[in-house]
Amino acid sequence: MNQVIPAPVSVAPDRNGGEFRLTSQTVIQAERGAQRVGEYLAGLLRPATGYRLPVTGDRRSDGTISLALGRVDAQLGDEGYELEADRRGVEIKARTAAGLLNGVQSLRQLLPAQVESRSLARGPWTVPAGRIVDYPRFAHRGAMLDVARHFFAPDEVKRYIDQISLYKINELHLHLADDQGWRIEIKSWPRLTTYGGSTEVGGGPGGYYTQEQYRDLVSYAAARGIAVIPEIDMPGHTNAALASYAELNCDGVAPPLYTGTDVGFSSLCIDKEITYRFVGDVLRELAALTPGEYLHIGGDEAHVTTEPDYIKFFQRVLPMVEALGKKVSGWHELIKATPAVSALPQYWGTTNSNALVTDAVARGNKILLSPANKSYLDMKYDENTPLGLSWAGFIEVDDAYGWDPGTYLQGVPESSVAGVEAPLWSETLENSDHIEFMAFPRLPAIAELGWSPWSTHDWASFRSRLAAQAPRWTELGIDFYRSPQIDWP
Ligand code: IFG
Repeated sequence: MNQVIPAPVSVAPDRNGGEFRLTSQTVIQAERGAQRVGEYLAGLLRPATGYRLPVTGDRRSDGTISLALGRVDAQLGDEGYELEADRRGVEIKARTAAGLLNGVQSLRQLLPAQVESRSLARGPWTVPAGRIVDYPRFAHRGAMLDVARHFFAPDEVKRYIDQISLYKINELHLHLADDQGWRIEIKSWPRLTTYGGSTEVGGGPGGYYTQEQYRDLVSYAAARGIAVIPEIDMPGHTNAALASYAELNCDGVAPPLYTGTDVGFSSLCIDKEITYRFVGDVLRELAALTPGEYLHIGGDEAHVTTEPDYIKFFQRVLPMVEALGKKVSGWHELIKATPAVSALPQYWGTTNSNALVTDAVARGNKILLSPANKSYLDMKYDENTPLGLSWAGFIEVDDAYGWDPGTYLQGVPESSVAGVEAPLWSETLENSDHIEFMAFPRLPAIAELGWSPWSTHDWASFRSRLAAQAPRWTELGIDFYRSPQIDWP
């Protein structure tokens, strides 16, 4: 019971409680409102066990995994859960379906690693007896995938969604547009994808999500308790849009499509009215595709936009997001435009103090922490890592794990920290193998920092729990980096 990642708030193994054994007679009992979680759990367990695992609404006694919604201790909040296991069965109890999903992820890790096999495997399928009471330290626990530098097909994104859900990540930030590609269909500006999405870093075919495909990704994530935060980076990182529509450029001339990896050379034309019609149309269509509360409007590395223009631009754009009923998220430079207190600046610096962030916190903003030298999963592990970049330094597992989001930034108390997010930029990544090599084993480290109480933070414990995850990753076909810092089985 003590192997779960992220470390639960409290784990009480029941030494003489025996264990629960799944059999062909096991039933998943899910009351109304928990049905979809029941089906999700059944979908996880059926392939390896070969058991029918019917999901039923009526109360059963022994041999049951029951998912119950109801009153739980107030400190569990909306994402917490209680899990009880003994020889008669397993009960997961939570206030919401999101809490049940988090309990399901822990139950998964209490079962043998072979349960992750997608084909029939040998049991026995046992769950140790005991009780877990658990809830997250931070509400926002995110992963970002850059689908602009290199395009990733819907199935590759779904694969990553499955993998981040293992560790109770509840936000997926998709970086949908950049200099090298525009990846989300905007019906009022079709050339953004038909032309602007037609290539990628290195000159490959690129690609894009139709709005139908994007809606499917959003609901796939939602079924796993994950909200999607779409990002359209602006006013910089916009060459794909500028190449697609000449009229968006100040000089009326469209630049060529860009397949390199430089940054900071592009900007929307701040003084043209069409720019604001364009941004308004894009945000309107994006908001209609976003059940979640945030739209991320970028704001980073606008190196060819003057600061007055930058501020003028965002002071027109920020109200557009709010008029759509969404909250603003953006890279922390956005603070220069004094966004509303409801906005969520995302810190990506490499120092542990930043004047803009300190000012925003003093005004009441919460901050999302993505320190590039701790959480950027596209950073190399060391100088020998074949993929990734190193501008923020090398990040080994102990670097990713060895910081406290609650005290990391000067002037940013724990109460002003919304949570953490691990960005994965794709200048050098082209497929799921590449994603997995960079994300594992460091993503679970960031996930634990976002979920677990600081009192459970312990490198010796984490590195041994991480080693115990390896057989699960192998069953899942995750091509992880065998860090020399971990005693892999
Ligand atoms: N910084 C850029 C990204 C990407 C990254 C690669 C941010 C906010 C370096 N901006 O990170 O577009 O190029 O590590």
